[in-house]
Amino acid sequence: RRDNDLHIGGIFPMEGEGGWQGGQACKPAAELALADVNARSDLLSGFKLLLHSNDSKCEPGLGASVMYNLLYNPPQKLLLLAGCSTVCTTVAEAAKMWNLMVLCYGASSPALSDRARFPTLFRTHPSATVHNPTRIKLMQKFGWSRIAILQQAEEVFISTVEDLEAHCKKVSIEIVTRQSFLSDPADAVRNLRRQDARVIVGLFYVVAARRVLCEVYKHRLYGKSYVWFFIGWYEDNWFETNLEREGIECTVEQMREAAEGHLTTEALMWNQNANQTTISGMTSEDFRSRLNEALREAGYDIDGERFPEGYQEAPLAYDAVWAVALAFNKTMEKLEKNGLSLKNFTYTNKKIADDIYEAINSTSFLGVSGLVAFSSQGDRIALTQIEQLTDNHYVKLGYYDTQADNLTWLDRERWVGGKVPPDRTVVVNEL
Ligand code: ABU
Repeated sequence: RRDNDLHIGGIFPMEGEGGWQGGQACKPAAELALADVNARSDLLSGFKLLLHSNDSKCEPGLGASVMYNLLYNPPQKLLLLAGCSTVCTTVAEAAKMWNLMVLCYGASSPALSDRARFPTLFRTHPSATVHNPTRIKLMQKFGWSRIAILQQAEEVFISTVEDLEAHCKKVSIEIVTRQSFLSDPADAVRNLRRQDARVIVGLFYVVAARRVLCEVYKHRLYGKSYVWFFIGWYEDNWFETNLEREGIECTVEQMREAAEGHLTTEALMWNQNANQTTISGMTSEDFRSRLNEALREAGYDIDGERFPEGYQEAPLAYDAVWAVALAFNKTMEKLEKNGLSLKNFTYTNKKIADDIYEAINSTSFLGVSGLVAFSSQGDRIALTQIEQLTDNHYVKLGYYDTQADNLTWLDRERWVGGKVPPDRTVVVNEL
């Protein structure tokens, strides 16, 4: 093993049955970034960044085991990259015991924005709370003041709902019911019908989303009298794939019918100025071409638009590796002044850990995902995009800048029946 290697651990969700298996695209993206930073003579002064990784399947128990293997087997790791909220939560809660920084490229859980609980965590993935002001803005735009919530019982969604409830309270939007489920949403969806829910915010991972959509079809909770808000980071054809494999009792046609007209909100994860040169010398479109090439080589049918999970988040993984390289570079310069190097780091060396923390904390650069900078909670700041499924395709409806309270609306929404669905049963007075 060469002595000028700097080792980091990578935990990627690749092949699991639930959660978010975004390592499929994020790992190749991180590998591209490693090749790029290692090719730069002005970074890491002769040192090379090496990634040691394994699959967590987005399961926290397996993620913990992958982490222990990375830590208890040489070489010494300087930082961990992790994706998927459930795994990041477990890893980041433990990593502080080893003075290890954790950089999460694929974790949206608002619960992670707690510096006391996760003192060494940073993430390039925006917190899911960024969607809530956007949802409220849309509810106000369309005159909906009575909503329902359907959520999977995972901390990532529970903490998102707590934030949504607080936002609703401020603007007097009534939450008529909050239904949650572990893995089978059948009862919860039935309860939505009983409560006469019309505008429903759904928060769940994609496997659960397919189960929900099939129940929505069975209970006829779609069409001109209903509006669903779904999470926007699922792959575009999420409601048509894996139906047989996951035992979904609806056909592709039924799923399409139930999905028609739903709204999605998502944080923008690709630099919107596609021609802007970023720190690596690439534009976000150059990055897309290189990533596509790497994914084609890995056997994905990119030209047939069959993207692996995590494609949307790939820039976040690419930029996470750049954030690490820049932070290590800064830390090395500082350590050199005291005759030290990152090679002196051990899991009991709080001093060097603090230096790495400071370096990541002050990171600011233009990456393929946009401006990479972290808030005091270690969070990214992001714009959101709103889309609607129309004729089986997602159509961009607009963007919302929460900080500036600026909604850019493109007037492209289309409603089944031609009218905005009301948020309650409309009583027609026949007198
Ligand atoms: N955009 C993927 C987020 C996955 C997660 O929070 O677990």
